[in-house]
Amino acid sequence: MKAHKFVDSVGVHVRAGKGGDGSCSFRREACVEKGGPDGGDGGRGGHVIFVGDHDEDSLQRIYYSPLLFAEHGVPGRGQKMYGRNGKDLVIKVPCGTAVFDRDTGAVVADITDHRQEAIIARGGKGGLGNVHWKTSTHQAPTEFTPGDLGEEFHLNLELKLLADVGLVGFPNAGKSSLLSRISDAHPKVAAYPFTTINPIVGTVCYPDFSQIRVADVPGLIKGAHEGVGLGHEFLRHLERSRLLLCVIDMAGVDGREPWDDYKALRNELALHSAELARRPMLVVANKMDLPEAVEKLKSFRRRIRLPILRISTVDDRGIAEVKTRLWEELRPLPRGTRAAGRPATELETPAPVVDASDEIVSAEKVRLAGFLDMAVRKRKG
Ligand SMILES: Nc1nc2c(ncn2[C@@H]2O[C@H](COP(=O)(O)OP(=O)(O)OP(=O)(O)O)[C@@H](O)[C@H]2O)c(=O)[nH]1
Ligand SMILES: [Mg+2]
Repeated sequence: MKAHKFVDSVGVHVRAGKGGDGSCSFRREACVEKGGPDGGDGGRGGHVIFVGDHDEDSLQRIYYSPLLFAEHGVPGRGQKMYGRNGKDLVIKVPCGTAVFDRDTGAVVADITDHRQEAIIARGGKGGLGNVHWKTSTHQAPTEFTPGDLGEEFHLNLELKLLADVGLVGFPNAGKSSLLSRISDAHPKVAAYPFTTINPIVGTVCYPDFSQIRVADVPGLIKGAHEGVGLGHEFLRHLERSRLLLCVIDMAGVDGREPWDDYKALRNELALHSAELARRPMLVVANKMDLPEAVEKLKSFRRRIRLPILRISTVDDRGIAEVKTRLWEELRPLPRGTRAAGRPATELETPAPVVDASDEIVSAEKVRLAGFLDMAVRKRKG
């Protein structure tokens, strides 16, 4: 049994089965002269089918066996016997898997629902046996057709988690702490950056039994678009979220200013995708139990027009309000894999300004490098 590994992107080679050949055969039987043609048809080649399964949470299974070849159809035989169809190769994929053609980049399928099926490669048709060529003037035909080849593709599979809400924030902002307070998920919480290296989804339950799914992804830092930190790779898991929850460490525990964090986060989102940057967003000011947070919040709220939810995951203040607000904000937003964006309503200039030289304070960078190295090695398994 291989250790669990979170795989959210994998290349595969799919090949459907070839159709079975038609048969060329003549009836041979005691006391039956010139029995005539009796070659049956070949069976269809097996399809390669992907089916969504909510028990799958990663593409790990496919990662270890990326050659997905379906069975060939069986050739026809004498006595007008049809060949059996090749068995379809049914592959379970996690809900949220998008399938792309590796050469053209076109979307082949987007599997979002449990039990949703998509025929990715069609099996070849079976060939015809010589019995089909029999006519009154052509009574001993030897013609038959071979089976068609099955479809064959090189594809990329990308898992984009299905969650209603995506948490965005710098490392150590308290994203995982918040998720553990509002849902039953138990993400690891620790006082070092990049504690979360793989996305985690938690389900928030309400008294009327309605639920929403919240995704916690690794921390985003300035320069992530250039590969700093864990880069932008995991941002694909936010692409299907209808609402983003921006978690800010209002106390600036790591020596950064909350407003700078907020600007950097918006900038990185815009650099990843303009659509993601327009996604509706709520801002959460975390660590309000610390006195510095109260001071910093004063200047922060002067610069932002969005309502700010003040919380602390230590003494649970504002946590109930976050749950209620999430529900209220999500209700009017259309369901679907990609919600239409609502323009940002903040005061700051929307256009992203990137200044590569203006990087994180170097002391912090050095400290981050150590954690990062560890996180990347852990992620690569
Ligand atoms: N004082 C205080 N500390 C907090 C609060 N919320 C989180 N922390 C602390 O902040 C540190 C980081 O919390 P995490 O929840 O792991 O932060 P994260 O955003 O998930 O960080 P990464 O997974 O590294 O991206 C931990 O030591 C928490 O105990 C809070 O409201 N108040
Ligand atoms: Mg975390």
